[in-house]
Amino acid sequence: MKKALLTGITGQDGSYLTELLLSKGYEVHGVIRRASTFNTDRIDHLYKDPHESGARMLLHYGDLADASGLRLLLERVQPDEVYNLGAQSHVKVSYDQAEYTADVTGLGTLRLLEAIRDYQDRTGKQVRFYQASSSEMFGAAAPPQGLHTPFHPRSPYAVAKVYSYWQTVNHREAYDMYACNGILFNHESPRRGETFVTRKITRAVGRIKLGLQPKLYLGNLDAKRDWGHARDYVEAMWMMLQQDSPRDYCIATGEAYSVREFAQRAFDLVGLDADEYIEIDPRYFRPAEVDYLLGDAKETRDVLGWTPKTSFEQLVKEMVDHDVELATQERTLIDAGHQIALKGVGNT
Ligand code: NDP
Ligand code: GDR
Repeated sequence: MKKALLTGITGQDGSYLTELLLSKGYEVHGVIRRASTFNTDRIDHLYKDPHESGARMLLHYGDLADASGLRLLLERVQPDEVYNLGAQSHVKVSYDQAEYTADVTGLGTLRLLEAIRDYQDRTGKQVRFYQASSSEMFGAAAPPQGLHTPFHPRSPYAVAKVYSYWQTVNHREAYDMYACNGILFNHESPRRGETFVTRKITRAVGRIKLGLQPKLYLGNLDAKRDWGHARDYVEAMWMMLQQDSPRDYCIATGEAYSVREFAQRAFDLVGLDADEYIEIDPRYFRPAEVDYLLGDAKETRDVLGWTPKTSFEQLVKEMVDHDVELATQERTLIDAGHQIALKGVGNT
C-alpha cells in the first residue's frame, strides 16, 4: 500500500486529494495544526477511529513552521509521496501578515524539502514531492500565462510562493529529487473557504435568497480569473507524481471570467439581479491587484493527458446549489428559535 503525507489536509484541496488517494488505495497521513476547537470539518466524513481496523486516513499534529516536527513525521510515516498543500493561502491576509506568510508559505516549503532530503540520504528511499505553486506568481504578467511566462508577484503571498517554487526546482536539480511544481490557477468548490471571492458570493446568494442577509459587499469586480473545480485539479496533482521523471506543470481551464460575471451568473441562478444587492466596499481592495489571470495549460495537457471535467457554468451552479441548501438549513434553525451566528468575513 502506498503512503502519502499531506500538509494542508484540512483545506479545500487537502480534502479532495484525500478522497482521491483513498479511492486509489493509499494510506493517507495528514498534518493538522493544533487548535482549541476542531478544524477538520472538510475531512470529517473520511475519518475512521484509528483503533478500528481499516482506518487509512491518519492525522498527526504538525506545522510548517516547525522543522523538527516535520522531520519526525517523515521518520514516522515513511511516505512514498508528499503533497505540500499547507499555506497561509489568502492573498489579502498576506498583506496584514507578511512575515508570517513568508515563514509558512515560503520557508515552510524549504523545511519540508530539507526534511525529505535528509530522510532520503539516510534511508536510500525515494520520496516524491508535490509543491502547490500558484498562478499568483504570474501576478502582473500579461495573459495568457504559462510555463514560460516570467513571474511578477504582486503580494507577500505570491512572493512566498515564488520562493517555494525555486526551492522546489533547486532541490530537483541539486539533489536529483523527484520534485514537481504544479502551478495551479484558481480552483473553487463548495468546500472553498468563505473568505475567497467565489464562495463569499455563493454564500451570500444563498443567504440573500433566504432573507438572511441584505447585501453583499465586495471589492474589485473587474479582476479576471481562470476558475476551475478543485476536484478536477487534485487529479492533476496526483498524476504529476506518477510520471517517469519530475518537472513543472501549469493547470488551468483556459477561460477567464471577471468577478462581476461570476456574481451575475450566481445571482441569476436564483432569479435575483446582482446589481440590486452588490455594494463596493474599498476595504476589500488590495494594495496591489492581480488584474487578469488566464492559463495556458496546453503543454501540460499534452504531457500529462489532463483536462478539466467541470465547466464554469457547472462550477457556479454546484456552489450555488450547495449554499442555497446551507442557507435553507440556517433559515430552518433560526425559524425554530435557535441562535446561530451568520459569520461575517471581516476585511478579507
Ligand atoms: P486552504 O486555505 O483551503 O487550506 C490551507 C491549508 O493549509 C489548511 O489545511 C491549513 O490548516 C493549512 N495551514 C495553514 N497554515 C499552516 C501551517 N503553519 N502549517 C501547516 N499547515 C498550515 O487552501 P487550498 O486548499 O485552497 O489550497 C491548497 C494549496 O494550494 C495552498 O498552498 C494554496 O496556497 C495553493 N493554491 C491554491 C489555489 C486555489 O485556487 N485554491 C491555486 C493555487 C495554489 P488549517 O485548516 O488549520 O487552517
Ligand atoms: P485570489 O482569490 O486572490 O485569486 O487567490 P480571491 O478569491 O481572494 O480573489 C479573487 C479576486 O477577487 C477580487 N475580490 C475579492 N476577493 C475577496 N477575497 N473578497 C472580496 O470581497 C473581493 N472582491 C473582489 C480580488 O481582489 C481578486 O482579484 C486565490 C487563493 O486561493 C490563493 O491561495 C491562490 O494561490 C490563488 O487563488 C490562485
